[in-house]
Amino acid sequence: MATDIQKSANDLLDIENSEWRESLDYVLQTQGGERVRELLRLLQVRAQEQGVSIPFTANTPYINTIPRDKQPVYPGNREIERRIKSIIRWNAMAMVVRANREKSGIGGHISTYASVATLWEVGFNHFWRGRTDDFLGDMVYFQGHAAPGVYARAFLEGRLTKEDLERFRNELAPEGGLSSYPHPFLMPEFWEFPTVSMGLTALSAIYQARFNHYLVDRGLRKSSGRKVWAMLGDGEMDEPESLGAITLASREKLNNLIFVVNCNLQRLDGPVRGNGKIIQELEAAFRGAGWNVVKVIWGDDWDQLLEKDDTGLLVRRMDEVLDGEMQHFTLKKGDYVREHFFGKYPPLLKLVENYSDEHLGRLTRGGHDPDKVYAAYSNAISQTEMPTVILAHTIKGYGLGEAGEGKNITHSQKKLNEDELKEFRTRFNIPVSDHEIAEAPFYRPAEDSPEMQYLKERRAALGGSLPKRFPGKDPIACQTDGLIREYLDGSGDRELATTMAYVHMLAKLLRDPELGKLIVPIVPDEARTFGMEALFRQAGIYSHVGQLYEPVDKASLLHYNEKKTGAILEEGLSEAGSMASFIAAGTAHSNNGVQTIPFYTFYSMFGFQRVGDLIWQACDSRARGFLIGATSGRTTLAGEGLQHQDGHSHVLALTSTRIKAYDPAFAYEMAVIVHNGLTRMYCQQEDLIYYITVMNETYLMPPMPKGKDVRDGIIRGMYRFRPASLKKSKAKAHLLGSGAILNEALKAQELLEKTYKIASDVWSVTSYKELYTDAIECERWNLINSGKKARVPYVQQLLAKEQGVFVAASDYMKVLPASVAQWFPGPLHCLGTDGFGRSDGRDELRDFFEVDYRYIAIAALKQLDAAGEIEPGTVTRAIKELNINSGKLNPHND
Ligand SMILES: Cc1ncc(C[n+]2csc(CCOP(=O)(O)OP(=O)(O)O)c2C)c(N)n1
Ligand SMILES: [Mg+2]
Repeated sequence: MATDIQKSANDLLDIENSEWRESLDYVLQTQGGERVRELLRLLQVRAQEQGVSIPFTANTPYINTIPRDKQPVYPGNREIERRIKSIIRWNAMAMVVRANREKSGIGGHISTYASVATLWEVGFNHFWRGRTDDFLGDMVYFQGHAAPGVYARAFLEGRLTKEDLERFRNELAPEGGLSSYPHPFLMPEFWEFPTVSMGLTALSAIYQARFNHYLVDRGLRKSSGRKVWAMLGDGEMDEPESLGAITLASREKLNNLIFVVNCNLQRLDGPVRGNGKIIQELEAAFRGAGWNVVKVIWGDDWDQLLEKDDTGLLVRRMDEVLDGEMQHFTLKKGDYVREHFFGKYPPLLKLVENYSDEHLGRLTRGGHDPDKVYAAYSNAISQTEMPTVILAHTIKGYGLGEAGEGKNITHSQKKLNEDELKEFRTRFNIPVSDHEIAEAPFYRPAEDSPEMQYLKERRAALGGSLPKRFPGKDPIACQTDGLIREYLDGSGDRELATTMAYVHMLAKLLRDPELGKLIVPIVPDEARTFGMEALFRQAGIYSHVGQLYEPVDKASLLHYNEKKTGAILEEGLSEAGSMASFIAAGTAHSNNGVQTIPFYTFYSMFGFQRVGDLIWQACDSRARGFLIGATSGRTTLAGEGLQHQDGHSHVLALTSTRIKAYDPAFAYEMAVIVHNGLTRMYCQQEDLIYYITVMNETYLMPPMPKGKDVRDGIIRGMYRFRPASLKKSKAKAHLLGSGAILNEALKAQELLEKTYKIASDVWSVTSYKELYTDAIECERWNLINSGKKARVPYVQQLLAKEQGVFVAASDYMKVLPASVAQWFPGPLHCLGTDGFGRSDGRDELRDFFEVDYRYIAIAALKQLDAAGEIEPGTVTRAIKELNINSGKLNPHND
């Protein structure tokens, strides 16, 4: 009885549900989607007024965003495209299998490309445009682990040979090989964007798309409708950088940006969200951020089922199934799908009663259905107001069968046995016979085959092959001597900081008739700290929409001045975003055909240590430009303390060979270095990055000393700044200083001469990295060129005739001078700022870190004492006279 009542209540509910659904269908058919939205909004308001709280959801149901009847007609030949795709799948797989047979452990990935092939092939055949004389081409960031798929396509297109494919991951072969992943540094005519450090692709693509608008707004490029496509992995979206800038993309209305997330539900170790649904999670995040979200979840056969289901249960089942469960439906056969997916609700079992198990086992996912992918891409490229993310449901290791399809181990699968190769071959219908199969031979159809004709015709129609990098540009900035001349004369009686001199020079560069329009100042919410606010008015802060409000400081000369043609990229508090802008501006010489010159000025502590991987990526990208580490020096930046005072960025700058790192003391040094950077990067077209630290301590800037070797010495890393004035002295010391600490060396020189009668020369070391790099290169050459005239490192040549002892002091770690100690003619004592910073005054900090003039002096005395060159007891006396506390805190440990 009770169950009867329950049943009829349920029936009533069902009737009511269908009436509401039918009403909605009716309104949709007669008045359209806008009216449906309006009614739903009214209902929502009504419910809320009556106190029915409607939980927030940024999610839509777990079905395709574009309904079947709104899909455009597929313009290509599906059958030929499938054939081409199958051949690329085969060759991509064979590359990895063969490479690992030759050299076990060489690595490579099969399953990522296997999942992404349709997403890429629809792009290659219909969307991604190459560079032509009058169009720069679309920018496509390829998911790095699927690189074999790009190589395999380039092989069919005739850009790579069979031998090239054989040398995948054998880059050191005499003929060179194909790099493991996209690296412009290693394959400068092929890859445009390095993508394999997870998370950086999404971030870089956003800032690249914004930079493309910036170039148009500044009048450096014509608007051309080129798109930026970022092909991403779903696991990769967990990296904070992936989602970290998505609101910038919508705020800036980046209609030129398209993310395609390959949602194969798996990452390296296992499912991305076994207990949830990654597609829904990403949908909510992107919708919440204001993106156009297109879900491509189900293939056409599922859509047909959805159309047939009038109970709403299929959508409910789709909504509730977890990604971890979904993996089972990939791995297991159709009978399992029937029982566990459809079997949960009897009406669903009925829905598929005429489907064989075999049919149920091959119901496709949206990301493997070209029609669905085409529809999503068409939607994306026609957006005018917002960026698009396409969330495409795929299968990791698609087609690998027992060898890995959908398995948790699939990411690392690199070897297929003979049976697995046969299965793959048969599934994709590759004409490789049983007796050849063990070889996993590459296959390329005859030149006049329909597949090859089609492939070539499609690429020709889209402007040629891709990816393709266009290195090199005509030299610019070859006449910049005039720009720096004024800084060589010193500051007279005006005290300046190197930061001020740098900002002055940047302002001058921005006014330069040749270079001004190419200068891109980038700053992460720190312009005022560096005294750069005068540039706001002069150059303007870039804003695509201009300034829609009157700034509160309008009356001031230095007001906050946003404008469409503004030059400054004020990135707000995002060092990562600023670096991504640096990469976009620094690679414009190849990616945008215009040589913009970025000057990214940041708190030096938040450079290498905060965004070191992006700097590494900039080097791989062959970016050119200036990184300016401001407020640098662990004791020169007073007050700020442990998390601000940088005493190690120059150590971190040692890591990449593409970086020239300088720690100048004076305005003329800074100017000579900038001049050298402009010359080498823009006139001589070298792919380098100049890292220059500037400091905020003010002092008199001397004129550049006379002498023909000074300028050369500044660039090579060291020169004699002030020789000893004491001519008669039995002992000799050499004091090396860098940055603001050079002044301490000068004070120590006076002290040593006046009080202890010891002559000393002061040397300015602008770059330990330059000294070190030169020295190790000489050593390496000598090592493998035995019997030839040995090369002598610059530092060794420079000091060859010097006698005495050496002390080096800088605001950086002791390891910097220690790195070149072995090429010194005498003992070298290194002083530096190892340890955590403290908030206190400059004098106190220099005492604490033991880098002030007193420590420089006693370090010299101590070494002279050890050499028996001064009166015994002098050091003890000096320690007392200089008021050095032997029991003081140890900056290393305390
Ligand atoms: C920053 C970083 N961490 C770790 C890795 C190693 N790694 C490479 S691919 C990968 C899993 C990628 O999963 P997903 O993004 O889902 O790509 P799929 O292969 O599934 O398409 C990992 C952990 C990396 N390349 N970069
Ligand atoms: Mg994945």
